[in-house]
Amino acid sequence: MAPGRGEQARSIPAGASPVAHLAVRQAAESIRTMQARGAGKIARTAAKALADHAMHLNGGASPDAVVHELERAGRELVATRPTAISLRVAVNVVLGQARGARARGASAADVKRVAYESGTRFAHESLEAVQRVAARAAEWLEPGSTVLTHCHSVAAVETLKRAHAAGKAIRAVCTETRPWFQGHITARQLREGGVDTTFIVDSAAFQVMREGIAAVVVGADTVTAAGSIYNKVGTASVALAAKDLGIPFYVAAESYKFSPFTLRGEPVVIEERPEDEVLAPAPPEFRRLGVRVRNPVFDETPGRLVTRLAAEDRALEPGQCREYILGRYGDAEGWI
Ligand code: RUB
Repeated sequence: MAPGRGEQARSIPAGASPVAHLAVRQAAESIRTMQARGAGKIARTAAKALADHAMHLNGGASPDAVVHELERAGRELVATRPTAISLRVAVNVVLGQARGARARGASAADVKRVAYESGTRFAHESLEAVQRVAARAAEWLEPGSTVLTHCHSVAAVETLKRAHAAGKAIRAVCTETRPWFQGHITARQLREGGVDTTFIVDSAAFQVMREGIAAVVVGADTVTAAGSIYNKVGTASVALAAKDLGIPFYVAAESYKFSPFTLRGEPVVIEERPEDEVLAPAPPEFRRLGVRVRNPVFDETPGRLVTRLAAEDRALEPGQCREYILGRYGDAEGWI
């Protein structure tokens, strides 16, 4: 929600014009309230907000002041949702470019321009990366097979649509995904893409899988150096079922979902959201029972349950994630 006029005027930091400040605040709010959701979309929203922010910063600031203000805005964006590392990577890619320009002696105007171009480029290249990931993962699906996906992942949906468009005649099963029902978005997009789609409640996954699922494809919010993935809660149960049933479990994840912070053992934070999201369908008297409610919205699927990951530039076994992350990001020295 946009701040009121008075509130906005009180909290504008030095160096940021009202317009610049609003771009970041609105993006942060849309991520926090899940209007912008899904790891890729979150990253693109943050990158574009930082780009806008850079362009609307007050003139006359020093290169240092520009970088400091971008760092402050970056922290505001990163604080919105803790689990999807894509958000932090997007922010740090833009900040890295801005700091690089400052180190080369660029003027404040040039630092702003570099940040703008970097954020815009990230958003654009991220969409291309999704398509390359989908093309790769679609190759792994057998013609005529039924594939299960969980939650709503742009990368997973694009994978299934690609396989369908390639004439593989795949069928999709998608889970409802309590409590936010992201499965409704998945089912709608798959149907719009012409894919034969079946919708199930989350707890039906094992039974439906044993009746004839040939593969699972999910997205990821974070991939760790150890090759485990963090994705919508319920993913790990599907992966366990897949392991037990001998079904391949594929992860469609662009490079910016791979976390350099996990190289140094930083734990991935699993977001807990308000209990009201779980209680919404319950009758009012249920709330009076004094039952404790938990609402963790992501879980960790260990690498031993992951068959293969598709990134935009290569396929990976879980055991190759550490080397891949190091090659892409180094140890993320100086990242926020
Ligand atoms: C979304 C979710 C998605 C990943 C990958 O959770 O878990 O599977 O973010 O999505 P939420 P994408 O709805 O809580 O954000 O492939 O679109 O990046």
